[in-house]
Order: sequence, then C-alpha cells, then structure tokens
Amino acid sequence: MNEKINDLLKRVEEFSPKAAADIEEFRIKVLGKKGELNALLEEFRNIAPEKKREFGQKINTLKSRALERINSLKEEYLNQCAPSESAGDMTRPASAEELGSRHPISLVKNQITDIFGRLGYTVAEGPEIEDDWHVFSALNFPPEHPARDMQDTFFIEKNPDILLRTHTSSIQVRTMERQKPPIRVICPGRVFRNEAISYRAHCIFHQVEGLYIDENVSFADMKQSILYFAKEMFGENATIRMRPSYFPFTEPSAEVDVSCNLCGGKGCNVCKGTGWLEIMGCGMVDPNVLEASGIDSKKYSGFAFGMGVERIAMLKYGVKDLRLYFENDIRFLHQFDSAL
Ligand code: 2NL
Repeated sequence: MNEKINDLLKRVEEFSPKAAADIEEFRIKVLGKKGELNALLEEFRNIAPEKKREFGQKINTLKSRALERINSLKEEYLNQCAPSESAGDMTRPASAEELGSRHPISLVKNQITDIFGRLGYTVAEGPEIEDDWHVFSALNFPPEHPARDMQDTFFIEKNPDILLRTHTSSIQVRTMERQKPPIRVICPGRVFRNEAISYRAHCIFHQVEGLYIDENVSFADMKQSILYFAKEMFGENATIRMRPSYFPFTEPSAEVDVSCNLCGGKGCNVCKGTGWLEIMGCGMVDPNVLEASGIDSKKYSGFAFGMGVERIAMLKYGVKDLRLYFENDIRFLHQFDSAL
C-alpha cells in the first residue's frame, strides 16, 4: 500500500501534459470515480485498524496534492495557450482573402472612353461641385428652366450659385473655355440629381458625354461616330436610329436607339416589343453655347452626345434593378470582371 501511494504521488508530481486535453485525461485517471485514488480507498478498508491512521493521512495528502497540481496545471495551460492557440496551429486552413474585381460601372465607363479614344477623343474631367454658369447658363438653359429648381438640383448651403453638377456637360464647357478647336473630348463622371431612389432612378449616377468641334462638322459625322460606338459596344450586328428630341444646348437634337441585341429587333420584353433600346441623346451644339464659351459659331460647328453609364451597363448585362450597382454585394459584383 505504501508503495502504491508513493508511486502515485511521484507520478502526480512528475506529470507533464503535452496538450490541454492531457490534463483532463490524467484527472479522470487519478481522481475519477473509477480512478486510482478510489481504488486505493477501496484497499484502505481492508487494512489493519492500527495502520488506518497512518495510511489515511497519506491518502489525504495524496488527494489534495493531486487536486492542487491538476488545477494549477489547468490554469497555467489556459493562460499560456489560449490567446495564441489558434494562431499557432499550423494545420488550420488559412482564412480566405476575397479578391476584389472592377465594378461594372467602371468597366462600362472604361469601355465607352476606350471606344471614343479610338476615334481620337481624349478624356477630360472636372469638379463635381460646380457653379451655375458651367452647369446651366453657358449651356443655354433659360433662367426659369425647371432643372434649376431646388426640386431637381442639389445646392450647396444657401448659395444658389454653388451646386452639384447635374450632367457632365460642365466639363465640356470648361474645355471649350480653355482650348481652341479642333476639340474632341470624352467626359465621364458622377452626376447628382434630387430624385427619389427606385429600380430605375438614383440621386447619384454616372454619365459619359462627348464633344467634337471643328470646321465643317456635320450631323452625318455625328451619326457615323455614334454608329461606330454602338457596334463596338453592342456587337457588329447593331444598328441605330435617331428620333427628333429637344435639349437647350443642342439644335437639332435627337434621341438614339440601338437595335435590341436580345431579340435581334424582333421584339421582346426588354425592348417592350419595339425592337429598339434608347441609349443616348445627342445633337449639333447650339451656336449660343459655342459663343458663351468664346468659340466663333460662324467658323466652327460641332456635335455633342450624352449617355447614362448605368443604363448602358443594364442593357449590356441585362441588369434589371439599378440599385444593385450601389449595394456592393460581392456576389453581384464578381459576375462582371472577366479578369477573375
Ligand atoms: C442625355 C443627353 C446630351 C449633350 C448631352 C452637350 C454638351 C455641350 C454642348 C452641347 Cl458642352 N451638348 N451635351 C448634348 C446632347 C445630349 O445628353 O440623355 N444624356 C444622358
């Protein structure tokens, strides 16, 4: 009996766990119901009465020593290992790092500027916070035009002269003020309009506008440039048609439709049975607009056009709800960038 007690005490003192689980295993082996200590107590019942006092004390010492040792080992292990335990486990799978991808609006914007780049246009940019002159007055908007209303335009503080641009035409005005013709610029950017958000409208969206000014620029030149754009953007089979329209800054003006690339012009639910999809507005720059920016309208003529990037991207990719572009759901965004 004495030997067994000493042996167990020795093993308790020398126990060195390799993992947290070893401690619990050792506790069950020694102090558990069917453990070694209970086995010793079982034996203790049968020993001679005069030896009970001596062995009783020894077993009690063994028990409290075992409890002490196991508890302190547990504590030590928790303090030492808990914070770095997971980081230190080299067999754990690495946490996945999601790769980003280009936003569909950026992709389409770049495609548009690339296409016009091949026709000799250079990209121009300008401020998002503008003044009344560059957004409205220089573009032949009459003083009482509804676009100047608080309801449509975001003004900065109380000053009616400072506002968020409602179209990127302000960039072209700045270009005309700065540069002499020939001018060939493509102007992408964010624009802001005070609109209720829905599947087809947002208060912040993206536009690309273009401007070409030189001697003898004609409506036919505009038609051919836009046809080239439509074929590059929507495929070689694409055709265009123009419908008369009105803008304060162009005369004559037109809306441009492209043949529906889904049904090939037969009529489907995307083109609402017409076979045509509206893609942009355009027109010959109004002489008033040229003169306002210091360009001689007797010598020079030009055309301009403007399109919504969200709309082009919707038509190209079949996106039905514009709000998807602003939610940044990675499952939506990853569908567009073929680089991934
Ligand atoms: C549309 C229509 C258009 C223009 C934009 C323009 C700019 C200058 C002079 C004349 Cl500086 N015109 N821009 C012309 C026609 C149409 O945009 O529906 N945009 C989304």
